[in-house]
Amino acid sequence: MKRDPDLHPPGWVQDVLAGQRSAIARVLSQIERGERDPATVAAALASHLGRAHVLGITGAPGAGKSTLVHALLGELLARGQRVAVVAVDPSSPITGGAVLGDRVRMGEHGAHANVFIRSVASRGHLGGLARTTTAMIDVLDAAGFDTVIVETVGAGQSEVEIMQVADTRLVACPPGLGDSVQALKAGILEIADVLVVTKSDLPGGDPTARDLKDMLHLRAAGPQGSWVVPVIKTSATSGTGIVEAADAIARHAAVAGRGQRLQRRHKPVPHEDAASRVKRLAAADPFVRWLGITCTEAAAGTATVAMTLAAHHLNFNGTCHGGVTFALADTAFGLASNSHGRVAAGIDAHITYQQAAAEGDTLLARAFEVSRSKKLAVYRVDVTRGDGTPVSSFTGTVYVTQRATP
Ligand SMILES: Nc1nc2c(ncn2[C@@H]2O[C@H](COP(=O)(O)OP(=O)(O)OP(=O)(O)O)[C@@H](O)[C@H]2O)c(=O)[nH]1
Ligand SMILES: [Mg+2]
Repeated sequence: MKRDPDLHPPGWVQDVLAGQRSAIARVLSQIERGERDPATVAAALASHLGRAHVLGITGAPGAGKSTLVHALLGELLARGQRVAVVAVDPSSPITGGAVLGDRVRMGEHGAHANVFIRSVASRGHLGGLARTTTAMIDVLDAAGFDTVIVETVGAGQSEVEIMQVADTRLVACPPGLGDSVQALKAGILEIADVLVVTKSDLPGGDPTARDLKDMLHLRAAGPQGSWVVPVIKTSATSGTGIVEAADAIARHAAVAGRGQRLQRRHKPVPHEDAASRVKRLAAADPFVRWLGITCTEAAAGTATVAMTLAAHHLNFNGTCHGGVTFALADTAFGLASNSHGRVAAGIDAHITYQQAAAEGDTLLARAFEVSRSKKLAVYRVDVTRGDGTPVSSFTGTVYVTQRATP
């Protein structure tokens, strides 16, 4: 007879649900080492998920994310919450010690019973870092933490995918226009629900806050419609702005809801539909055919295309013509942005070249969705050689029309 998993959950599930720290730590390590499959973890915990508010914090290296996490941790604990932190690839360990020590009485081993802090190295995850991190969030959610904070450095595809798992996305921008422009370029600003100008005790805090507000005006209304993205100045040295930041996070949680990652998970994924649509569009495009580009993989919001460089793709220096690389990246961008079945028209694109490619190289371009609202969507495309060496990165924005894809 098959046992009802809800009535007879495995031992590790019971221990996690009971909030047993050693069990939580063990399961997280097993997930990180690939010994527990994220899908199986999610299935075992399914009826206990969606209570925690997942707060994603991102920003450029050194932006002040960890310092902000420490301060928020103290504030949320003071508000009676249980808080877990997952730091992805931290450059310095988060211990919770220093800041917590002042405000909250610590238990033995320097660990407060209401705090759980965990680091994840970004390398070597079977099935991807975002999947690993999401499974860890599931465990901490089931273990009864009220808020799960995920800190990532705002660069790269995995980090963008991780931020998509969060219910509330906070982007940390230290003073200095350069950084905020960088954030915008990476499409990070587009996904922010709360913007924090960190280190606002340093010169340039006010202009940076103004720049960010200006940039927000250019941004299309997000999926949350009426939510106005607040710009909050914080300083870890004076402690200002932390209460305001925590308030803004709580307000956004109330508007956006919790467990958004689960809603996405439970939606029937129109994989087949999007994939066949994208392949059909690629096959129907004369320019794509003429360049010898083929679509190798596609799903809703993403497309991968490939081409092998022939003599007629080269420039006068004997390396791949920039226009060909652009055409390849742009093809992936066009296909991914049209994968949802609505005509999307490119309105802006940027490309950077990292390395030249030569005749005989096979180039792959993988486009993925950074954000999508009713009217605008942002995509990133990574162009690599067959062996994974980066060749080029591309960012593009489309205007999403009301028309169905022909
Ligand atoms: N003046 C000032 N310095 C700060 C503030 N917050 C952080 N810093 C300093 O900025 C540096 C980076 O801070 P972190 O919090 O480690 O930044 P991070 O974004 O987590 O860095 P990475 O994880 O390495 O990407 C440290 O030297 C901090 O002391 C602040 O509010 N004011
Ligand atoms: Mg950090």
